[in-house]
Amino acid sequence: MSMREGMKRGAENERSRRREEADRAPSERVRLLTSAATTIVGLWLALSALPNPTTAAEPPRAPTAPTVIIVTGAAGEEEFGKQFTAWSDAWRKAGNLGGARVVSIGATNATGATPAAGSLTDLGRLQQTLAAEAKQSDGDLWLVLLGHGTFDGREAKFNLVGPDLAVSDLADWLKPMRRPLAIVDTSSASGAFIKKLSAPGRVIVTATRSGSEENYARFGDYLAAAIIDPLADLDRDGQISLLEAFIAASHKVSEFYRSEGRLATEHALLDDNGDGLGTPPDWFRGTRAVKRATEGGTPDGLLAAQFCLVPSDFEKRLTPAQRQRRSELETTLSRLRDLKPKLTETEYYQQLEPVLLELARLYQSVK
Ligand SMILES: [Ca+2]
Ligand SMILES: [Ca+2]
Repeated sequence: MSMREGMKRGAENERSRRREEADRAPSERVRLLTSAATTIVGLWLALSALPNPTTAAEPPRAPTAPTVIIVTGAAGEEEFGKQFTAWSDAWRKAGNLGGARVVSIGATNATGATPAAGSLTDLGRLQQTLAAEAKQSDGDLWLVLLGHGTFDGREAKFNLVGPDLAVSDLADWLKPMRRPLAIVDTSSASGAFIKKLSAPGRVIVTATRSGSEENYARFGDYLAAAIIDPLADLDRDGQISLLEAFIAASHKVSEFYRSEGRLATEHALLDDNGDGLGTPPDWFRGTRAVKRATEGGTPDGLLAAQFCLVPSDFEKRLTPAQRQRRSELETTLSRLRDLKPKLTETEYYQQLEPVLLELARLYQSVK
């Protein structure tokens, strides 16, 4: 990527956010655009004076391929079985397209056939698969649960053919993981998974906001489509992040219930700041959470924005270190935007500049 392209990308993100702010306050629009132009010209001049960042030493290590574990649950009825299998196929295809190692569990007997005596149950296979996964890695680990769920007031479960998966067991099995982890649970009652699974470095997406939303959830259907739908690419960077897919699928769910004139029985959530509290889709403006569950907390969505099942060609060229640094810079930008109301405009742009500069340099250094 050229310096100009890298510069453009960092600046565009900021411009897009400012556009949103200007929409809320039209009288500020001219002033903001003028500031934006001044800042960008200033950054461009400053960048031109910098030494060539491609000379900076960075270990040229290829990123580790992600693993995608797709678990298809007990269907109960044939019609559900067909749907779960179709969703599983969509996830597998996307995983393959993105160069991930894909492991499918339960898909072959999702209609409810009893496992042969002595053979491993789907639950056993899942446990074994997770135990065999690298605990420390820079490769993303996706765990995708497609099926029905239940909640008895204490324990949430994902229904498998054979013994069900209890969220407490899953939490234990995932405890040793020290790698980027996304758990996507599209089942009914899945909202009860968040509290037990939430941790730093983890994204948790659920089809419902609590264990008491127990009707069949359509979210999984729309999510399976959104993970490769170009229309879901809100920030237009050529790839669909898990955050973008969550937002797109959630909106489709809302549309479905509205167009059918039915009361929505499912409300998806996303948690990725480790606080155990999910953020609903309507708290996002674009890809930015404008509301959060706790005052002063980090917003949800920053980590989920880094998970892309089918990465763009540019994304594939980022080293793990570059990915990590970008993530840190995006978090800094997010904090800075939170602080903006308390800063003068000069203070804001003074603090913004070095972050955007470093982002631009990072993009420029991508080989
Ligand atoms: Ca995107
Ligand atoms: Ca949260």
